[in-house]
Amino acid sequence: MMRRFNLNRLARDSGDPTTYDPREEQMVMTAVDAATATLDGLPVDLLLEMYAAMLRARRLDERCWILHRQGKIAFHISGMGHEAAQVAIAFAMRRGEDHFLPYYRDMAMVLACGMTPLDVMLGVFGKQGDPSSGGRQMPEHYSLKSKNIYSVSSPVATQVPQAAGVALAEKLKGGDRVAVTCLGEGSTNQGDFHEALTWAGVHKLPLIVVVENNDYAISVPMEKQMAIPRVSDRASGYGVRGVTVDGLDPIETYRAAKEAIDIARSGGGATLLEVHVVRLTPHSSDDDDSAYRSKEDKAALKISDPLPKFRGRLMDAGILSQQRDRKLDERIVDEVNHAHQTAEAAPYPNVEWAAGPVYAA
Ligand SMILES: Cc1ncc(C[n+]2csc(CCOP(=O)(O)OP(=O)(O)O)c2C)c(N)n1
Ligand SMILES: [Mg+2]
Repeated sequence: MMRRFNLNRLARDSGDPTTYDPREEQMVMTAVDAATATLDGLPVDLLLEMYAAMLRARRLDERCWILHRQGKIAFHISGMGHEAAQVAIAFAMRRGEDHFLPYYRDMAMVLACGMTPLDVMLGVFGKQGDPSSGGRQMPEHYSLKSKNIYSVSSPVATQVPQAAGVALAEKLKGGDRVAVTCLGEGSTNQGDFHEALTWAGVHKLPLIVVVENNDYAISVPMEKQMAIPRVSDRASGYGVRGVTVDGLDPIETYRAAKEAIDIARSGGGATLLEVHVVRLTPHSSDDDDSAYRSKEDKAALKISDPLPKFRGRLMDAGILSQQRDRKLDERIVDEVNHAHQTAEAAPYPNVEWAAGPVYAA
């Protein structure tokens, strides 16, 4: 039996009519039969949706860099190299329902949890309609209330005690949603992280603290950040589970995240989930990483890029053809074009809006 395959569902779900072609619903994957409808135990449909989500984030991220270099946006901070881990964790969640407290590098994850490319573009352009803050926050300080994505604060790690609070509230209310929050490995040296993990252990909170370990805190390498090889080694000090996985492998990460979420949802407490990733770009649009990373180091990073790795794996398994990949890519680029053009043409916020939601009338 052939499996019906519909990447188009992603365009439909994103609510973007310019990219949704109903005829695509009829497409049937010929390369895959029932016997190979799973890869490493995961359904093919799930893996293809994860791949599409990674590709969407990558294309949107690339466009942001171009817009920055053209002087059209003021700032960009990139998630390239983190996409496999972020998408895998998002897909292990009840997306849009579980609480999510992201950090600035989580573009792939907020997209997978329900933000659209247009939402993101309105934010980077600082335009009216930006759901994160109406153009008042820095770019990449994501939030979307309708999808339970909480606002990012600029001081790193502040989201971790907030996530512990959200998880505690959920527990007190007797709900079954979990809270997921992300931060970089460097940020685990902030007091906020330790206070939050202490609470998570003592109160057995339904919390997953994801550490996206890309080996750098701006220019500071991992060995100068902490005297232990793995961030997850810290977990036992708080009485929570500690797990480290290869965040370049979306399947391994999905499994680890699913297990952590299942444990948290069923009352088993929190997990500190460390995902090893690579930061393929400088820290931000305003950083020159040639000052602290050699050309050879950067070339080596490219070999680890999770996007072509996953694409190759799907192709080797006969799940994704060159032609299908090209079509998907074209559709995603259309979506990014639409988001970019719409956001660029959108009006800036009114001046009064700057103080509007801060002070009572
Ligand atoms: C409390 C605080 N101190 C310093 C900064 C400046 N700062 C922003 S990002 C960053 C590095 C964070 O590195 P890491 O946690 O490893 O995350 P990554 O950027 O590598 O994803 C620093 C020092 C900040 N935003 N907040
Ligand atoms: Mg880092």
